Amino acid sequence: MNEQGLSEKEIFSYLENVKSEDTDYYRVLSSMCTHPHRIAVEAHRIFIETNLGDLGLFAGAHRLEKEVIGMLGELLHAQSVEVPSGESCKSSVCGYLTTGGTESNIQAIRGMKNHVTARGKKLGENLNIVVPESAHFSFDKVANMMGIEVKRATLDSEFKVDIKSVENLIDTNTIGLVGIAGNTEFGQVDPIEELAKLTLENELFLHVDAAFGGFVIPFLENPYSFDFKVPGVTSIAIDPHKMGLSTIPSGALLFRSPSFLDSLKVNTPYLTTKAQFTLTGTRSGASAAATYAVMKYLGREGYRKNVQYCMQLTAKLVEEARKLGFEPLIEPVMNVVALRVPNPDLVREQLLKRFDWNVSITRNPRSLRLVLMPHNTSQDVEEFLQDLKKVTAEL
Ligand code: 0PR
Repeated sequence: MNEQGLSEKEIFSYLENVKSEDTDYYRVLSSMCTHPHRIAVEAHRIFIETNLGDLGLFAGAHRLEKEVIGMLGELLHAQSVEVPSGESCKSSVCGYLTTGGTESNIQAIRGMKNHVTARGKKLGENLNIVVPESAHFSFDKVANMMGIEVKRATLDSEFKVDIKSVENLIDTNTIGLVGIAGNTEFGQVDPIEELAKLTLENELFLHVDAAFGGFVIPFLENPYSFDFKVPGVTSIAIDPHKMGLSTIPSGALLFRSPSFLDSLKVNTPYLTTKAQFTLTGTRSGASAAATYAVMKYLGREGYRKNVQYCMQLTAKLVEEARKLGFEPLIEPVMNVVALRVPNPDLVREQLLKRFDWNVSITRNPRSLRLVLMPHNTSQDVEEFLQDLKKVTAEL
């Protein structure tokens, strides 16, 4: 650290320089995040100093958090929703704002673990959960942090979790299942209703990872059943900082029953509230304000238009790619395309090196993974396909 402070001018000219190294989402087809909506940015600024880690000091920001959880609960068909005041959560559905899908997934599984322990269910040493093979790598963190074995069920030919495989992996030490509503690599939705049936039959918990799909599925022309409408779904992760167009970090975790949150409770004797249910201590109230503002501003209609736009780009990309002889692995369910191309790793490398396109690769099978986000345009799609044609022709 320098001994004497630098001038504002020096600092900001350095920052501007460094910022030019960032992509600004130009030619980015690999990200599940995008430019936050300007309304979200403005609201974020107003609440920049607020800390939801000490709710009593920031009653206003906390009110916004409650309202966001209320709107998300409504979107996800919860009966009634409440955010904990730090003492207890009285109504039937509870939730809080997290830093994103990773924290929501960790807390959901921690909730299962604590809940099972509190119930006094007789279990062996090594608890486990069953997740689809397509699960996000945040579940590897769960395994590592909590000493819970994460069993991976195979996928069917459409990259949905295979229910038979899940069933075969359940044993007496299984505490819960995970289904994904919009998986990271293929944008596929697992059969949540079937998973929920298994959950109820085996007295387990079911966490739905809708980090990406939560702001997509409800706005599709033919939405899937994936939320609290399905009996057996115990918790849902949904990220406003992905297709919700809010600022980073904005995630949310909702539980069907307050008892899950209670099981996450830690006493906070010297704060303005007596307990905390969150993983992090200090939390941004700015994220709550940003998410509140953009959800109110867009309404269902705005999000429907956003999803329609991304789905139109997706359809265009698939249609034109087919004309070039490239088939998608599955008919896209949401705005994620996995494209079968020869030598995907090399194609990816060349697309970046020669044409500045950022794309990613699915693990199994290896294919080109493209996410069509609000920052992409119809012209992007056309240019990308021309460049893809050139790159593949020369391989
Ligand atoms: N669950 C699902 C289904 C996800 O797709 C993701 C992230 C998470 C959980 C974890 O969310 P957080 O990263 O918010 O904790 N999916 C993207 C991924 O890992 C996130 C991402 C976003 C990656 C933008 C790159 C990027 O540029 O691929």
